[in-house]
Amino acid sequence: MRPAPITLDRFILDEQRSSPGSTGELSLLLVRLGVAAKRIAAALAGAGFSETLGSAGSSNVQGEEQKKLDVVANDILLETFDYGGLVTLAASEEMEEPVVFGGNLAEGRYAVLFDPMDGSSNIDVNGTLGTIFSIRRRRDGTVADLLRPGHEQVAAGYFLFGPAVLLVYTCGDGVHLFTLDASIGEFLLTRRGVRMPDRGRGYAVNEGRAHTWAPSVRAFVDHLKTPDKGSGRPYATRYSASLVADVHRFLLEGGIYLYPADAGGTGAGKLRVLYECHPLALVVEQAGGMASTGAERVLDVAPTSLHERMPLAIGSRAEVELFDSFVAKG
Ligand code: FDP
Repeated sequence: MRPAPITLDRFILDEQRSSPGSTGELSLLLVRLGVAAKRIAAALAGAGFSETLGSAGSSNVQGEEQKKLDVVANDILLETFDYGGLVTLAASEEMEEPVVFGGNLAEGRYAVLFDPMDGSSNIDVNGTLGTIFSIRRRRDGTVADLLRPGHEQVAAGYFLFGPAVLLVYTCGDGVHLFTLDASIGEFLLTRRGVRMPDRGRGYAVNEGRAHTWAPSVRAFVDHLKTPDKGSGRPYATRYSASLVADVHRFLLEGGIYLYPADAGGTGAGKLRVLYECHPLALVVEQAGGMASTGAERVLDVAPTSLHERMPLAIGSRAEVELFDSFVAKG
């Protein structure tokens, strides 16, 4: 007889049983995130005929255009956390202020941060998209609970909406990958304890913005493109306009994703510390990779405001260390 597939809920319950002192609340939250992933996948699949493609006619707190599906996915996630006494506070890149779930105030042990629809320029062209989430302990129930270094995250992960729908997460003891089996409507375990290759052959960066980068960043990217058989160069360009999709590729194949600071601008880069960089950094580190600002480990950064941005270099150890060495040389 073939072994029974391991569903997401079975996997999470087994993990919970093997961690002494666990209350089961985090397990419940992860199972619920699985349901949210299926709902967002359904909304994406039906967007072409339910008139949810295109702009919502509004902009988020950063002044970026909101797509209708950004708003739909944001609402689905808020509904996911709004009951059952698990989550006190939720913040997302689409909302100016965090939402406090009044009904959960007494018992909710967690705060959740998320980017509901990452890579939203891909929505209207049926490109790959993702949702990123970060789970933290609730402390005093205020925004200060969220402005903490990334290494304090309890769990983090993402959904990937590509040819298949994937759910990837870590609770700080390895990274596990699940694939949605649409025929039964369940996520099934496809890889336990994912390990990222120490070195890759690909890089992802929006090179159209090279004129905004510091000379050290341009030198690094030029280095990757300069042929040298012995060290596997030139690298291949693999930029999809979705951070989750590119980071997922490198999680499996090795390589580096970069969104550098705009050297002439704020010096902060584009990506948000709390909704994008911290959660993906935890996943990648747990798989043996690295995430750096060029000068600092991403997980050690504590932002001073909710929507703060940072430069990001994330991927295999060899490429991220090399990036840091280029930045250090200046
Ligand atoms: P988007 O704004 O479309 O949601 O999260 C930010 C992000 O996408 C990343 O997913 C993506 O890698 C990057 O920004 C794309 O930005 P550029 O258009 O500047 O390349």
